[in-house]
Amino acid sequence: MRAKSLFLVNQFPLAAALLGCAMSAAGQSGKPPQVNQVGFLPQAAKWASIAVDETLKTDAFEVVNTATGETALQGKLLPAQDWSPGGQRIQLAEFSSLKTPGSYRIRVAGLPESAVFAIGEGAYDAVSQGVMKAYYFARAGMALEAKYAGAYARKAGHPDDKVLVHASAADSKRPSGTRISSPKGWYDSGNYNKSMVSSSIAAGMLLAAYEHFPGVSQALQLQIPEQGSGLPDLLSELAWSLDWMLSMQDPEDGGVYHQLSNLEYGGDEMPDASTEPRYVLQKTTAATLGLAASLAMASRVYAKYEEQRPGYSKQLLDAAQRAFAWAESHPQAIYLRRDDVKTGAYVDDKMSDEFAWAATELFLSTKNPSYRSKLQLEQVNINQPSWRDVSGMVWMSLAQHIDQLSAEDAALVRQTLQSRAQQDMGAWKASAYRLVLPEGVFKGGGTGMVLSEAMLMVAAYRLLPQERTALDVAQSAMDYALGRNPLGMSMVTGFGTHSPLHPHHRPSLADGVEAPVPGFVVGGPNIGQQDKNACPAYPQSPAALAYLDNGCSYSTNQVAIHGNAPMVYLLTALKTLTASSQ
Ligand SMILES: [Ca+2]
Repeated sequence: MRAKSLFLVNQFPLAAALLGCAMSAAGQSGKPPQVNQVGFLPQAAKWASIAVDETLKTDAFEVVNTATGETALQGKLLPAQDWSPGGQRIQLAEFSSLKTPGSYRIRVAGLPESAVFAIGEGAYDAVSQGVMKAYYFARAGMALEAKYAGAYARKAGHPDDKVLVHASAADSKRPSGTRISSPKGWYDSGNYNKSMVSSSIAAGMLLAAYEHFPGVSQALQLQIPEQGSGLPDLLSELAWSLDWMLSMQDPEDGGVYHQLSNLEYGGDEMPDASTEPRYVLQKTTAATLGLAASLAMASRVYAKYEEQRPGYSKQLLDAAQRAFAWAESHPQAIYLRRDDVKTGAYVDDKMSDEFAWAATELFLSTKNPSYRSKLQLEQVNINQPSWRDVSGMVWMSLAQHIDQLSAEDAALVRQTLQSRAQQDMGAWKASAYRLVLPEGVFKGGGTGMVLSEAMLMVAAYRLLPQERTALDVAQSAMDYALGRNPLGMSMVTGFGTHSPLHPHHRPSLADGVEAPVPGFVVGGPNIGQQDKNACPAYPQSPAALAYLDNGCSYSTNQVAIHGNAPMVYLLTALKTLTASSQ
């Protein structure tokens, strides 16, 4: 009976949420141990975080096999430590030595039991498929058929074959009001706009997943219309966006439009109901360099698929080189907000990281030393990659191609990544939660930030495999995203026992299906509460609880293509690297 009800819990997140409440009401106080609710690969570091107070009378924990009811592992909680982001005292449970495949819960006497999680070689297979399949659900300009989309089938919207050139983007060859065609692409976030900077960083991270971990990436089966075309599914899905990006480049001068957008956010409607005029906005240095970098990467990856996409690799590289040339002659074309455009702006006024990333990828793809000479490597920061700061991509790509670098450059790459790893490993060990939280993590988009910081740890670990702790730090980032956080929630729709049910995502709000479209990573806690006038009250403090699972909450509960990409990368990395780690 017990095993059966637990099985049901695993299958139906909503029922699990209700059952969780009932269990708490039945006499258990306190919060359950927080754990990655999807699970672990057998060789992974495994931690649970337990918020404690003086009423807890034990420092013992058990890991219980849910199929047999037997205790698979007993251990002692580590001493309590304050963890200020959650306003909690935390005791950690480590159970890394449990490697036997199965389904488990953590039990601490006096507390509700943890969510169910799996240990097994396939523990991440479904979520890997899910977070990549989310891009299919984000496709603009295509009907999603039930055969591929199930209950989330929908009509096509936004064909974008007659897009207007906005006054901000007008020039003599394409005056204001000129119609151009810019179809395909992915909706950027919870609305129906298409953004170049978020598309380019998402593409860069997905291409990195493919280039660094080809085996696992090629094996990903997405059930999308292009399946069986001879291209791996990940590359078929990505091409939907790359084709759009190519169309955003002005053929006349090589500059790239910043956004393709409505002038105002529409309501909570399905794509086909959204019929306002669409515009391409101002050409910017950020958009142009983002395209240059990601298309230069793509030209390397698609070169192996000349038979499936004849001429594509060269087309991508030509576009990237023309874009870089435009940016060199327009080095500070920063996006300016206009009164008539009310949609998100993605303003970035620091271009040195974009120049460095584009020069890096063009150097690696063309081997032309002139691009290396434009890369002032010793001046490039290392930050977790985001749409605003792409510096981390420079170091990751150089690390991947370290055998092509001069001895001096190779040494600098090693030194930079090692130094970042030392910093993060130290912060991780010192953290009461065993978690590295990048600066600003609770000011919007924090889930993606935690995951993209972990991408740097993956790069460090691949260069320096003796630094096993760097891989454990990356695992902890995955744990945070999948439920080892003070909200006790997986931040990915449809995955984990408790996950967002009401993301700020127009199709999920408008499609009449109760469960949200699965596989989307939501932004996470945000003390800024920019949405407070649109939403019921929710906590502002402690920072790690400043979150609202409500469709109104664009500040905390919005999806974004650049939030999913580091999750795809990290799942692919962990699957590849954990099995062979010691
Ligand atoms: Ca920047």
